[in-house]
Amino acid sequence: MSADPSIKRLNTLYREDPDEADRLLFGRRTYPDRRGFLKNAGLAAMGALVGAAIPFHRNIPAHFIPVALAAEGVIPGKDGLTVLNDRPMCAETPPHLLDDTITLTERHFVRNNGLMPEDLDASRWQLAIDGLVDHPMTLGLEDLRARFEIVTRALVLECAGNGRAFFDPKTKGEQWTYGAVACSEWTGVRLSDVLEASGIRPEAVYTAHYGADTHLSGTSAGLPISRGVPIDKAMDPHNLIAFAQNGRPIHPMNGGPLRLIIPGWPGSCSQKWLTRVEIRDRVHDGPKMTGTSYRMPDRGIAPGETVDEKEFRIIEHMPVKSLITHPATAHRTTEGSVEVHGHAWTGEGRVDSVDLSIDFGATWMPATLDDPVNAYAWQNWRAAVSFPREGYYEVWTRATDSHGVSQPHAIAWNPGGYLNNAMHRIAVYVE
Ligand SMILES: Nc1nc2c(c(=O)[nH]1)N[C@H]1C(S)=C(S)[C@@H](COP(=O)(O)O)O[C@H]1N2
Ligand SMILES: [Mo]
Repeated sequence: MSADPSIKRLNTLYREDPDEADRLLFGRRTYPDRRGFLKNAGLAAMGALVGAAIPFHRNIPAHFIPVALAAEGVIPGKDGLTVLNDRPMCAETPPHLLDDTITLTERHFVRNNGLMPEDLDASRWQLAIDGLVDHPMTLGLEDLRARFEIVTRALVLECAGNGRAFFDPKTKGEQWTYGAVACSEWTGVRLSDVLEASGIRPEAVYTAHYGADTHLSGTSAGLPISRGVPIDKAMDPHNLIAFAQNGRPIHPMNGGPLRLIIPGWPGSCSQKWLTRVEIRDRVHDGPKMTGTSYRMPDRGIAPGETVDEKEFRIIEHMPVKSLITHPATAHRTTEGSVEVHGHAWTGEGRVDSVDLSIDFGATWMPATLDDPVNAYAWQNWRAAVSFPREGYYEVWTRATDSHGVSQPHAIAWNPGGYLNNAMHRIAVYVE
């Protein structure tokens, strides 16, 4: 599961078949003239990827890769991520690289279900609000900025499949370990303000979110993913239609120029490359909304058991969870005491306590826990942990939320491999 094979593949591909590499990286099918591309939408995208405007972009020859993008083992604009898949691109962050209070854009995981849109030009981006509304609207980024209050918030985004790799028997889907979670600072307008301005009708039941990405098997195959939330959740004032991530335009792979952030619920509700929010009189039925996608059986089942589709329920809020971000696992120390820290979060309410164990859960000690900087931000915690003598230890962490719910030692198996919030463990060697 190392990052290198797939990324090396991408770089080798750039040397051998640049058109195909462009298509993989940017989601383009035909690509006759790089210069034409760079003058238009791609210029902004390429600028975002290299991290600056490109003054002499007109001189860039066709199929020429900026050297900033060509280094082996690097996803443009990302740093240290583990690539699980490059078609669609899925990459997670090792826990020790999530140590910052606010997750750097370079460290924010990537979960694509299809191919990235071809045209990411922010100046021409349009968002439609329609369906059961009195005033359907089409808004550009400037309209959003001009008409609605702009807010900035630190918000946790976590894939519902985070932790799937630890299920036994294995379940289908990306084998995320710990790092499909982040808490970046997002700037945008409230989804609720925009929906209110559109005049939601009383029959409204559910939203449907649409993005500009395309299905892996071609545009005619429909959308890769289109999910939604009940109106009550949609009207939570913490949801954002975001146009900035950590004070800059949103990274193209994180859904720039415009995306939803629906904190507390599965990351899949937070549509990237957002083009349309439709208001419906019933639960949405878009791709990955129906069947067994992002759903759990409504009863306890045996590992590997086959469950009838009718027994599945849509996953709503995410569970309480915590992460040790320092030190990295397999830490070696000659000191008797180690400063341990990390984050804790929950989909609904807040985290009330974080406890640590160094004796496989026999005894627990409380960590010092900070308040969240705002609702739906993760909370930082820290503790000085002392070890009685030389040897192998595990540090375990367990968060408890304001509903009195704690992280389990292991969670019951489910067919989709969702919501694994088992305690995080790291190994420490005292020498
Ligand atoms: N348009 C679109 N939006 C999307 C996705 C996608 O593939 N396409 N993936 C979803 C999933 S499953 C997750 S977990 C989050 C991941 O956001 P990130 O890639 O910015 O980390 O985006 C969600 N929004
Ligand atoms: Mo996800």
